[in-house]
Amino acid sequence: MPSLATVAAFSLPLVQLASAHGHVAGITVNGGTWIQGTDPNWYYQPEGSAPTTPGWRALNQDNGFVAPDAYTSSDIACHKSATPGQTYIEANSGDTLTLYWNTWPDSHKGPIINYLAQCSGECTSATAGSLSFTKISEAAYLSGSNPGDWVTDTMIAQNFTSDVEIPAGLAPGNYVLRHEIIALHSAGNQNGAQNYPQCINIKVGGSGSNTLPTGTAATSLYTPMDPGILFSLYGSFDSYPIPGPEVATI
Ligand SMILES: *[C@@H]1O[C@H](CO)[C@@H](O)[C@H](O)[C@H]1NC(C)=O
Ligand SMILES: [Cu+2]
Repeated sequence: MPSLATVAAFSLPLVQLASAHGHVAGITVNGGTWIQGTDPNWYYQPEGSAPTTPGWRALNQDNGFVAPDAYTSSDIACHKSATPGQTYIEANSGDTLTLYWNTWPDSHKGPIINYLAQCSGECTSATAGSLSFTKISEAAYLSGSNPGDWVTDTMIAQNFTSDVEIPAGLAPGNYVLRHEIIALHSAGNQNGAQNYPQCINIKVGGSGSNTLPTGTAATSLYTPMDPGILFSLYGSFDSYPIPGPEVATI
């Protein structure tokens, strides 16, 4: 994985070729039809010429990451300079979303975490910095160490997919799903963790009545010194402290 400095020094096409990281290219609801997610290359396409999708776009043309020194920037919410998806996934509380990453490197082991934020009004005109995220699920370490088996290995083994359930009983409304992988292969060094957040608009229907518990601004989710952020993957361990707030009961 090139350092941020290296990434900045490269021209855009080179970075794209050099990279094997990913983004959420598509989503299904309860195993249904494919819904396009996002593609970093759409960011620069003229208005109206790129697909209109529920996935947020960002300046991650290298399929790259947000580093811990940017945790106090709104870039950590939905990736760099993100702009909202222009449609919604329509789903009901209790439905299962399957998120399809286009690819993922085996070396990039770490947690997969899901958050929801309710939009005040339309998510299609929301700003990343205004969202307040409630953690709804998390998974990370499975077994072994140095580096061991991680939920990212499971994701790769199941065709680069990861499932998330929209909490049963959640009240209808407009929400942003913040789906995130944190790659730990360089996390033994300060500022070495790599966050790959992806945001997707969801219009939740159904008959739930539970409102989301109060969330956390993305800029307050993590700090560079959290034990799950500064973590040596190439060492001996038998557990891993997943960073961020507790999973909410909804
Ligand atoms: C794996 O996912 C891709 C989309 O990323 C899809 O086109 C393909 O059909 C999937 N393969 C299987 C075996 O499900
Ligand atoms: Cu990398």
